[in-house]
Amino acid sequence: MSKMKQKFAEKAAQTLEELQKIRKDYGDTVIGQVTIEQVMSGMKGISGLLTLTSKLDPQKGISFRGYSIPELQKLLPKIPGGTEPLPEGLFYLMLLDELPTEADVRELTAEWTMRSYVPHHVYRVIDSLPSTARPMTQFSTGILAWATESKFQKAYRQGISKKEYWDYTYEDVMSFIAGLPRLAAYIYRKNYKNDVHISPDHNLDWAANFAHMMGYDSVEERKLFRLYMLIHADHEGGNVSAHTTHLVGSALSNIFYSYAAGMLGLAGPLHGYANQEVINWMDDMLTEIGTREPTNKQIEDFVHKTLAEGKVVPGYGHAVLRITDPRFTAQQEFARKYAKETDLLKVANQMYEVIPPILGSVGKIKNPWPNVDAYSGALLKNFGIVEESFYTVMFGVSRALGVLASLIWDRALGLPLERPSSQLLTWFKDKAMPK
Ligand code: NMX
Ligand code: MLT
Repeated sequence: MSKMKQKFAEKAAQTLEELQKIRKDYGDTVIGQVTIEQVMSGMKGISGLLTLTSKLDPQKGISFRGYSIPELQKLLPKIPGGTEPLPEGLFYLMLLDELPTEADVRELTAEWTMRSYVPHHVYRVIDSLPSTARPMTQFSTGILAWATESKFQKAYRQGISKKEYWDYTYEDVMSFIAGLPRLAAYIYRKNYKNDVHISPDHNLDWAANFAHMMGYDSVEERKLFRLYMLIHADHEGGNVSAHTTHLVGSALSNIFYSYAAGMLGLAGPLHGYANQEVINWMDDMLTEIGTREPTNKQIEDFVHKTLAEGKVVPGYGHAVLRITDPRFTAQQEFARKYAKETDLLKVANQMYEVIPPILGSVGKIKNPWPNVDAYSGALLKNFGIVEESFYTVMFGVSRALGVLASLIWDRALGLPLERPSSQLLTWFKDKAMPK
């Protein structure tokens, strides 16, 4: 057993003991009240999930095992002379609740390099889809086809003890994350680079290798991929992709089914597809105005028009956050250091000045500030990654780190089948207006 897996086994045993004690001694403790409005507004603010890897504070943003993004940028290991933390370190932290050393991260990179294999038939399944299949359709189809390799599923059918579930899940997750950039890069090169593929470079870290296989090899591009893979990795347990992965996993579906389901949620416009929508929205605006250099007033007018048409302004608003998303800020800072100011980044910065006051004045919008998706597309375009229909796949590769670390924990803690109750409208009416 690897050192990391051994460490996880020890931590998991301790945490399971704590969890069992809380359930046994305090299982009846009331932890909140639920209002009709909360149910009707998508269960917002109801604490109904246990997630260890990260926590979202409405006023501060995301923290991974207690560390904010700026803290992680200081504390997580980097390549020698590097400036951006390695996402491997974040996975280690989320899984083990402990900051890794440089040696820990090197070992994890080496393990993922060794495991980085995608079964041949996964590529063939993608090849058999029509050229009209969207990148997220190809991505989730490839992930499902990969389920043939699930060690957990095979072991389950052979009849293993519940205590062993986490072990096979761990094996599946490690091999899957190791190979995932290969699958994504295959889709990228197939769709946008004449089906000409690039082999992995086994001397590179996980994120830089992803960049390399997509065809991006400059120092700045590697930094960009490390940043992108870091900031999209996790956003506590209630977001659609994390919650879906966890829910499907609670039926003991293998990690491929669970994560593919999560990715289908990520593909929705109110979630990860928003990074494409922002670019489409900007393109529509610039085309309509007829310039790549709009004034603030012209942007304002287009925002008002979008709202008047009953549409959302993509990249702005959030179900939990009530501030500018620190992931937005991290990208803006990265752009200040490394990007050439292209027209699109300039417009994204202008939008940040113009949009929040307008959304804030609407009244019903709870958060007028930008989220992660408001900047990522303009930043990627700045570095030549111009194919916006691929952006949600990149988000998905990063999200695997968080939701699959969580799935290993779900299995180690023996979290049960998730099955909340639903009620008829008459039940709500009776609660609201008792006779
Ligand atoms: N533009 C216009 N209207 C908005 C926006 C926005 N950016 N954000 C919220 N609203 C509306 C929302 O549609 C709702 O309207 P109605 O009552 O008519 O249904 C009302 O304001 C209240 O919504 P909130 O409670 O503020 O937000 P909610 O938690 O329901 O939704 C989002 C959160 C993120 C879905 C929403 O802010 C949104 O649609 N934003 C644009 C899409 C986007 O950027 N999504 C990406 C989120 C991050 N991610 O990567 O997943
Ligand atoms: C995410 O990264 O999952 C999004 O910001 C959505 C969310 O947290 O609800």
